[in-house]
Amino acid sequence: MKLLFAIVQDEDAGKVMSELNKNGFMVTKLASTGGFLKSGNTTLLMGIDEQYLKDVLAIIETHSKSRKQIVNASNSLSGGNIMMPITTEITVGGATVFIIDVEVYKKF
Ligand code: 2BA
Repeated sequence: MKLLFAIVQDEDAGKVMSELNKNGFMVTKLASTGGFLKSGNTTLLMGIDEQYLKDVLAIIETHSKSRKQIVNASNSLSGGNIMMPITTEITVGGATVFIIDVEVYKKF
């Protein structure tokens, strides 16, 4: 069995979860926050039999979109007396996935 963590954007989480459930996969949704943007995202936690890993990854990939986002930063000039606003565009998503071997899986 594998333990899968998938970090997806909040906008995609509902669709990803409903498609996973529709196909018989159990999911736990965790509310999470990205360290860079400091905005909310969703971490999906799943225990999966190895034979279904490909199917699960295909569902996550299909329903996780990548989006451009403008990020505001600022740069100080003249020893910190003048602040220059800077904007830069980044691409967020589709999904970031971590897969770990599960040693023991029990339900009581
Ligand atoms: P955030 O940390 O809020 O990052 C949002 C997006 O900002 C990232 O999209 C990436 O495009 C950019 N970014 C992040 N750190 C950066 C940096 N130091 N310099 C420049 N740009 C940076 P994604 O890569 O699609 O990541 C989306 C979210 O997935 C992240 O939100 C974070 O919550 C999670 N994540 C991604 N990679 C991770 C990793 N290796 N470990 C843990 N969490 C990760």
